[in-house]
Amino acid sequence: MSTSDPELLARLYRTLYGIRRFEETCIQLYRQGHIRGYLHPYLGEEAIATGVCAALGTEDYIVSTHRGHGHCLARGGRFDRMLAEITGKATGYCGGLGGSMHIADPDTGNLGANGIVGAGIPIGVGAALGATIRGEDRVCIVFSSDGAANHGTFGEALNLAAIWNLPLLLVVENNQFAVSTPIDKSSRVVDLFHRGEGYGVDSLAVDGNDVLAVYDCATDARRRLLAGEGPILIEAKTYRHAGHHVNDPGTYMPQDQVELYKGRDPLTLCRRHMADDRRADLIQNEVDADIEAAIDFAHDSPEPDVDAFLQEYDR
Ligand SMILES: Cc1ncc(C[n+]2csc(CCOP(=O)(O)OP(=O)(O)O)c2C)c(N)n1
Repeated sequence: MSTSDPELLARLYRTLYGIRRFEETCIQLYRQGHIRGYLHPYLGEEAIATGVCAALGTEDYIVSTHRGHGHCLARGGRFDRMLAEITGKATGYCGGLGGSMHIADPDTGNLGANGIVGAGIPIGVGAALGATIRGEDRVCIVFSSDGAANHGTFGEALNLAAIWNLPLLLVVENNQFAVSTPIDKSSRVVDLFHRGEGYGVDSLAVDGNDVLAVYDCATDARRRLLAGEGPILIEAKTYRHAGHHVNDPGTYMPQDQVELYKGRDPLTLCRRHMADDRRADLIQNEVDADIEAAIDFAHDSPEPDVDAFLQEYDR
């Protein structure tokens, strides 16, 4: 474990807290009517994106999901352009036309979120194949979910990654629910890392609430991908803090489980690793100020020019 590096811990805590405050801000803006459509908060799952992305090099790719704000932010996305995108403003990452579930940013190697469950995995396999053909030293991380593990794309894409020995890390964020369906009602195998074994893919499980455990696991996986050892699957088990989306009260979630996981909150665990409350509080203050500025930026930004979009679309 890398617990002894205070700078690493501070960096991880900044990202964790940034995602937490960002998601809380989005919920607030949604309730005020500034965000339309769906919103799937990443609350409780922040350690996965944070730990994995901290282990990456600048040239690496990521592919995200419908619950993707945390992935984008951990990969270097800015609060202001993220908020602008989610509130449908022209200054957003996709000109305000993508919204919460379709944020992409080629500058940070973010190949995009995806509203279609399981659809990101073949995209990631294609990116990893391209990197291999071009002889590039980069890996591709695909974030996916327990629900995606039951889609055909999961097995088909993983099999191709295996036979082509691609530098692909498939991260299965097992939050143990697909909307309201608990994992044991959709799969006999609830420890989803076993799914990779059937394809000959080295597969392991990690505590998805412990950012250091995730970081260490992802760092080792990336090293092995670059050494040409072929794809790796990491199952990160976690739990949502609330319902599937912002309007889902999540009453089907057993309260004792919610409390159990909240007791192992990724931020609390990271602060424990840091053992430096003063520094953690300072980071929080800085992030709070950045997010306030981002709210103003999004608020003051113009709406997209729909006519220009339609002209582009017609071409
Ligand atoms: C192919 C497809 N089927 C159904 C849906 C509707 N849908 C959106 S999210 C979701 C479940 C997601 O659960 P999971 O994949 O475990 O991810 P989580 O929301 O738990 O992160 C479903 C069924 C969809 N977006 N795409």
